[in-house]
Amino acid sequence: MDLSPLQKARYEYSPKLPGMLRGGISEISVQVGAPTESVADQEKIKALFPNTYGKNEITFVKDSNTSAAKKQVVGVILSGGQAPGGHNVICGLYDAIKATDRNNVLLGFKGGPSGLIEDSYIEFTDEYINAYRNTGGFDIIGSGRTKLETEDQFKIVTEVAKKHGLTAIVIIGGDDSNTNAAVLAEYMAAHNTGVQVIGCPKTIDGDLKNEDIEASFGFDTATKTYSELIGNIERDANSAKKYWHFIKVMGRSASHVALECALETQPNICLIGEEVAAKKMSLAQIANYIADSVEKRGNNGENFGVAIIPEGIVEFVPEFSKLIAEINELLAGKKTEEFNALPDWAAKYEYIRKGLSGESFAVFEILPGFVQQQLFLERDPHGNVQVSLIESEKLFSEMVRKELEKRKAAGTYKGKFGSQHHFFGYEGRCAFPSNFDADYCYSLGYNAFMLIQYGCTGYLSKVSNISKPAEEWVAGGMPITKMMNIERRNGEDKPVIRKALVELDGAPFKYFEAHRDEWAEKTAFTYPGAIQYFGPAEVCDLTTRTLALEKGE
Ligand code: FBP
Repeated sequence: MDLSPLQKARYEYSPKLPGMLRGGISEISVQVGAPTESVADQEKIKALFPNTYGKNEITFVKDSNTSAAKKQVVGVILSGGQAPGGHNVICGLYDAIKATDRNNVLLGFKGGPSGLIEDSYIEFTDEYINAYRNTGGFDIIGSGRTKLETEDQFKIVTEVAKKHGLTAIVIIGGDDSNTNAAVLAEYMAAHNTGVQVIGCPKTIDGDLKNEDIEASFGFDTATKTYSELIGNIERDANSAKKYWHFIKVMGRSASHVALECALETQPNICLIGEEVAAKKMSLAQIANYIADSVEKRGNNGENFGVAIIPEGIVEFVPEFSKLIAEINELLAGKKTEEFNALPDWAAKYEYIRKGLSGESFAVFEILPGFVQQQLFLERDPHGNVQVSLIESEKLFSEMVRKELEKRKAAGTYKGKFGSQHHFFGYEGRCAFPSNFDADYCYSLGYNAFMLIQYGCTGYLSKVSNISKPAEEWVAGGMPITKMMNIERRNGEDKPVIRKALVELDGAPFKYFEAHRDEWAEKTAFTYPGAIQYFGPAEVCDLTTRTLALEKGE
């Protein structure tokens, strides 16, 4: 296999473990903390998880290892979207497994949760693992979005586990996958299978976090990668002085990625979905807000700028969500065929006009033509509009352009407006993990095995105090049920891990809010540059501004 120089160099990197996990397996002991309660709906969640609810917090400490010696055969899966550092979770898990006993086995189930159902796996060896150390991607075993949630699936998983003599399963995933990990752990406990289940918090979106989980892995590297690119664009904008760049960044629901990129690069505009929802902003209000910045800057001779748009923005706009719900209804079931059979767009437009409420049609009417058509072309397998495919960066730039035309005619806007569009998503999900993510992920994996070794199940691998140097990180585990509440999903009440949205009274948003008016008018860009892997710790090991602000640093 041909290797790039950085790939070779990264193979040699030794990820840093929390101080308490250093010094060898024989020196890792456990401290059992207080019993836990779920964040809400305690009685309901307790009833749903009779075998795994209320377990104690776990912290590891440096002392003689008291865990029982037994042969461990562990299965691991990667679930959902790629996030930098996933390979290192598996490397850390593997190293802890083998350091405990060379005869222990780690099986990687391929292609995500479906690998467990289809019993498609590989057994990891030193040689195989070494080729993936400190690299980005999930290609070590692949990932997938199949959900492990039904009783039938759990039965199959139990059979597969029995066949291989699995003692534990590690699920590396986001809030949904870890919710399912908790349900699987409960099933395994209720059926006395002896199989433990441990989760690891993954997602570049950053929305799996709470008072125990300070950050999901991958968020650091992905946002640093996007911020590098945004900074480069800012510099280009400031050099050429002729374009407004509308940059959509990934994050399908929460706006953490957009906010972190804004804190890193100080763009003129950054929309935050959670704020749009709280203020019940309309599309026109959002476009006007951007146009105000373009106008002020243009009138000062600065005909350029940068606007960051979170991927999930339109779903936070109440009038737009209503429109989507009505379109889904309009084309439900057989009505899609009826609609598709209409001869041309004019006939379809008329069908839409008659089918939507007056209010929603008014919203539909102000959308640029390409967005209107997108709403009817791109449907998911259930026939619903695929909101994530809407090019919101183009939607807003087009609405801003129209608004500026009006302002020009009214004589208030004297500048020129040219726009460019970008979508940064896949560019960041498989980047070489930053030192932070390489260390954090390796620690999460290593720690996951210590939880297995000490008999825990239904826990999330927890490494905290992560805004400090790795030496001071605290390793342990938290019952997943502690993070759960009951939410209505697809018409049913379900126990789920609470998704973390951007908190409007949280320090990261407050900092942004306090500075954005200045950034909207002046050119206050900051250029973070590329992730640095080698060099001084203050350049290479720093994590996100979001975490620093949350920690009051
Ligand atoms: P996870 O929630 O599974 O970590 O994935 C997040 C994400 O990267 C989103 O930011 C994005 O909207 C989505 O995945 C894209 O998914 P896909 O890879 O299926 O296109």
